[in-house]
Amino acid sequence: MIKFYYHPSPNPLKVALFFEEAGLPYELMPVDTRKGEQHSPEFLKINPNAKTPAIVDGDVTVFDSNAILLYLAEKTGQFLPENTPAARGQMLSWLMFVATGIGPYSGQAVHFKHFAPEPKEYAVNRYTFEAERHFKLLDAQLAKHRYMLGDTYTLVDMAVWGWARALPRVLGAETWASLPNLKRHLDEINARPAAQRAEALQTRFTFKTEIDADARKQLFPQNARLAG
Ligand SMILES: N[C@@H](CCC(=O)N[C@@H](CS)C(=O)NCC(=O)O)C(=O)O
Repeated sequence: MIKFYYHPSPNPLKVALFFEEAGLPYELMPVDTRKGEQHSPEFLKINPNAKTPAIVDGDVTVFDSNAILLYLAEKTGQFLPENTPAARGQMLSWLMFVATGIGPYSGQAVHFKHFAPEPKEYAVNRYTFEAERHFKLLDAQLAKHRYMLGDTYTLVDMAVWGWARALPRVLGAETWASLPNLKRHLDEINARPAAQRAEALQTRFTFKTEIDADARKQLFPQNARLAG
C-alpha cells in the first residue's frame, strides 16, 4: 500500500484529495513538522527537502505535492485531461503555475504576515501583492471555464484547492470579493465528499498546534543565523 507522509497543511491536502477522489488505498504517515519530524534521518531519505507531502509506492519515492499529483494521475489514469499535446500543455502549464507561483507566494505571504519579526512591511506588500496577482489569474481562468482545464475536473483543480481553501489566512477573507470565480470553484470542491474526507484526516492524529520557540526553530531554521 502507498505510504503517504502527511501534515494537515495546504500542500499535503492536495494529495489527500487525490487519494480520496481516486479511492486509492493509502497508509497515512503523520509528520509533525512543528515538532521537527521532517528533519529526522528516516524522513530525509524520503524527502531530502524536509517538507510534506511525500509518498512511497513500493520502490518508488515521490516528493513535492504537484509531482505526486502527476505521478498518481498517471499511475491511475484518473483526473487527467484528454491525451493531446494541446491539453497536456495546458495541464503542465497550470500545474507548474500552482507549484512555482501560487504555493511559494502564498507561503511567503503567510510567513511575513503572521510569523516574521518587524520590520516587514516591504515583504508583506511584495508577497501579498504577488499572491493576489497569481490568485487573480486563477480567477480569470475560472471565469472562462467551470474547471481549470475546461469542463472536466482534473488534478489541477486539486492543486488549486489546496491553497484556495487557505486564502483567508494568505490574503484575508475579504479578498474573496474580488475572486468570485475562484470562490465558486472552492465551494464546489469543498462540497465533494472526497474533500470532506481529506479535511477530516487531521482528526486521526494529534498534531502540535502551538508555534512556540521550538516549533519556530524547526520550521524556520534560517533564524539560527540571525541569533549569532
Ligand atoms: N514544494 C513543496 C513545498 C512543501 C511544503 O512547503 N510543505 C510544508 C507544508 S504545506 C511543510 O512541510 N513545511 C514544514 C517545513 O517547512 O519545515 C510541495 O509542493 O510539496
